[in-house]
Amino acid sequence: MASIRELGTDQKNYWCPGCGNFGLLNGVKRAIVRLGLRRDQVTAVTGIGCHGKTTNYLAVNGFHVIHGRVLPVATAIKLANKEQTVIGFAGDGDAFGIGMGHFPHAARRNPNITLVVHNNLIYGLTTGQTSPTTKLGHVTKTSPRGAFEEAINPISTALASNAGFVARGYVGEMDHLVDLMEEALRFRGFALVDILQPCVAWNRINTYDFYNKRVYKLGESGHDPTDLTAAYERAEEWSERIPIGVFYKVERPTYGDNFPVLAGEPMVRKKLDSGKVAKLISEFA
Ligand SMILES: Cc1ncc(C[n+]2csc(CCOP(=O)(O)OP(=O)(O)O)c2C)c(N)n1
Ligand code: SF4
Repeated sequence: MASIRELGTDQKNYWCPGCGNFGLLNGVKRAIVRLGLRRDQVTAVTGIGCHGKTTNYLAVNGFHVIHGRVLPVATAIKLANKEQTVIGFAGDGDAFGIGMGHFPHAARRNPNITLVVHNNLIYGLTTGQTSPTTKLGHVTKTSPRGAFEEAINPISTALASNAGFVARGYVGEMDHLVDLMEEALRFRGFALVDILQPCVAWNRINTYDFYNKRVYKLGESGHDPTDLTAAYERAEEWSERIPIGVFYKVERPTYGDNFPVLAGEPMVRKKLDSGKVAKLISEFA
């Protein structure tokens, strides 16, 4: 089992001082330690953006993919080796902009993976353009008169896509975030953990102060995470009160449960019958 120290790397860290990504990474490490996982039992898949550096700073198996392709790659890794704990890390731009085509399909397909969204409500790496989660009216480099498109709501989008585990964390509530990550990683099926991660360089609205004044915990508010209607209602809250915690949690068969070929040993350890492959190829030649 890995320790917090062993989960770190000697890579130089390029995140801005104070960035919410530090807390997020720390929370993920603590959850991995709590679960008693070894480094070689975990695979991290990252997209392009500041969040993408996570594969440089987290000492587990890593796959840094092109922009927006975290979910198909993470799904494929899980299908190839079901013994791996697979965690996708994506920015809000990566997940809900260029990668949006993959999101509802991963949710409804239900592979046993966790998607962590570093949601800073802006494009961080490319220096502060609007992202799909930027709120209406928010002034950014690409919206000098305020964002004029309605923002995507990751929580209600996940609910509408039949995701089995839908949660929101905040890096300013560290113990809560670790509990949430642990629960997501234990969940059997597709788990979304949308994490409020302040970008101190480019988002001057959704700051630590902004969230500290507003976040409240669903677990302490009488919310029933098996109630889909209540989950939708809570998902719409974004004003003086912003909920964090598990909005919805219901298990159902995962992608893979219905494939006989995936039964037994992980695919990576199954012997390839080259005779059958040759026959198949000759049929298509
Ligand atoms: C196919 C492609 N299109 C556009 C880009 C440029 N690009 C790099 S990162 C990024 C968005 C970064 O925002 P986000 O995904 O929210 O991640 P953050 O940097 O905030 O962590 C974009 C548009 C790219 N690298 N590849
Ligand atoms: S630009 Fe924003 S998201 Fe990127 S490292 Fe700096 S503070 Fe973090």
